[in-house]
Amino acid sequence: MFFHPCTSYHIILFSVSSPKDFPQLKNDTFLRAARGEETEHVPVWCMRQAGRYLPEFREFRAGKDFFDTCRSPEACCELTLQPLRRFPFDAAIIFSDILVVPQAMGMDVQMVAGKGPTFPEPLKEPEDLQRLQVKVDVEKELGYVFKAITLTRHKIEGKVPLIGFTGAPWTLMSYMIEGGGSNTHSKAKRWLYRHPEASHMLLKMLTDVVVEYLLGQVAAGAQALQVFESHAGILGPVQFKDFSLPYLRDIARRVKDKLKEKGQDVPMIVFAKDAHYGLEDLSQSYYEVVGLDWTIDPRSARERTGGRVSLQGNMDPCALYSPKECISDIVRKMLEGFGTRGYIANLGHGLYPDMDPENVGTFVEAVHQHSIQMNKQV
Ligand code: 1CP
Repeated sequence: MFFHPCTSYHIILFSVSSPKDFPQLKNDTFLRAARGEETEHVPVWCMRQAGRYLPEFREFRAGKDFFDTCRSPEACCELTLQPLRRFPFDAAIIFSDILVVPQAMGMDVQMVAGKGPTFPEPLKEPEDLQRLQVKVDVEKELGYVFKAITLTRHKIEGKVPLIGFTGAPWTLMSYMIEGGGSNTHSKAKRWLYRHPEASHMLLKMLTDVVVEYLLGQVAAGAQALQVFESHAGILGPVQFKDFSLPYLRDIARRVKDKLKEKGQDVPMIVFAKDAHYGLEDLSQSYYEVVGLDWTIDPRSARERTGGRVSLQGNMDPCALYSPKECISDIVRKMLEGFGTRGYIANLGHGLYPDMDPENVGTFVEAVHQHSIQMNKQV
């Protein structure tokens, strides 16, 4: 195995007592782009860059339970670093999952092969909220994620910044009620129509945990934070404004206020998949970066967000099935649409397991090369 257990124990103790002794950051392109500053090239990373498309990921994960892997700081560190050994990504995202938050609140979640995440006892009616922990001890329940972040910050050796993340309240709520993935999310949406008060109660409980969780990630060493509202698209504009946006805003505002008290600041990214209707609002929600799925035209996203935020995204992940020359062309057009300033290249959603790692390399290289060329022409 790549990691020696004794060494890891040492590093964890050392870093928790003096987290400032992290190796110096060598490539801050991603952080500068997030803040809208100029960069030599457009930074690039991929959602699910630590994932099953990599043979070394499949080999490492083989035979291990998914959430046991999430609970091992050494395993999370190794899986986070794997894609960086292959590609010159400008950021890394900690290997974990959004569903560790419902677990921390007392729910059982299992990863079932061929089915995905499964809650054996999902929330059915508002009375079921009583099953959730009233006051979650985030440090105790999710300390393993913080340890993974601290360890990875050391092991990454300042190569690129490390992104921490969480699921947003509505997305987490929908899993907790659906009991797993769903096409219609009709059980969760039933709550919104039938039990709006209980829904707000649950969303508020989740928000409180998420705020503490994100602050813990920054204290552990996360240099940026992404909030995944993956199920935004299933809400219409009215429900988005009622059940998603206020909580997304509350999270960013509270995290930023707390960090400010400590003289800290980290860029925050909001990725509300398929929430076209929410773009203007999202660009005025205290996040520095708005992540975009592939169904939004880059120029129109720029117009609608009016230069208030940096943008991230948004190549169709399936474009990676194209021949290499086409990938380069698609990337060039995307860069021309967004421009090279205040922009972080990414896919419009995560990489799929059947994608060719070589094409991921072509994508990364094309972003770097085209953006360097474009910057020269200005
Ligand atoms: O065994 C495996 O490897 C299972 C595949 C897998 C992986 C690689 C799952 C199960 N989770 C992860 C890791 C993960 N999940 C990361 C870190 C890796 C990286 O991005 O490089 C992150 C950021 C997530 C976040 C996550 N989990 C989201 C938000 C992003 C998105 O995809 O919209 C969501 C919705 C989940 C839930 C989840 N976890 C796993 C699956 C297959 C799913 C989706 C289930 C469904 O709704 O059908």
